Amino acid sequence: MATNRTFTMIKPDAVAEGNSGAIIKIIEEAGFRIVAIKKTLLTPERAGEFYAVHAERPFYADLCGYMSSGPIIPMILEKENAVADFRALIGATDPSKAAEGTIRKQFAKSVQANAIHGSDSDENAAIEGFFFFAGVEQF
Ligand code: DGI
Repeated sequence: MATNRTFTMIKPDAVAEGNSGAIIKIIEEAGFRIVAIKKTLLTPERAGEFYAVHAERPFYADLCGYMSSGPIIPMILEKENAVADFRALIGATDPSKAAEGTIRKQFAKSVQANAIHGSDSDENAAIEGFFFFAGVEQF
């Protein structure tokens, strides 16, 4: 499997509770290299753009409000089989269904405040990476 990239962000609940360091340690110990990282704040409009695929879902307004409620830490990560391996590392969307040892099992508060994002395809990883980082930042 060739080395490739995924995109993640540590969400407002995990940043606010001081869990970002612990989460980054888990990510690095799992073999992911941090390609790009920053701390930033989404407006509700930018959060809505990021989650536009969910625009028709009943939780969309709440999701946009939550994702703009405090700072987030977006990152581009690199590893063999990055997208699938990272989805396994973070666990199911609903933390009550997430496997033991996953990041969401350890740190998520609810389906919405679920600590961390992970891209679901190589194509979305690239799109989401460029949503936050210029090409020259992706070295
Ligand atoms: O790829 P995931 O983040 O695991 O899940 P997703 O792409 O289906 O949904 C994106 C985010 O939207 C998810 O991390 C949390 C939120 N979400 C998904 N389903 C629900 C939800 N939020 C609420 N309140 N209720 C849901 O059913």
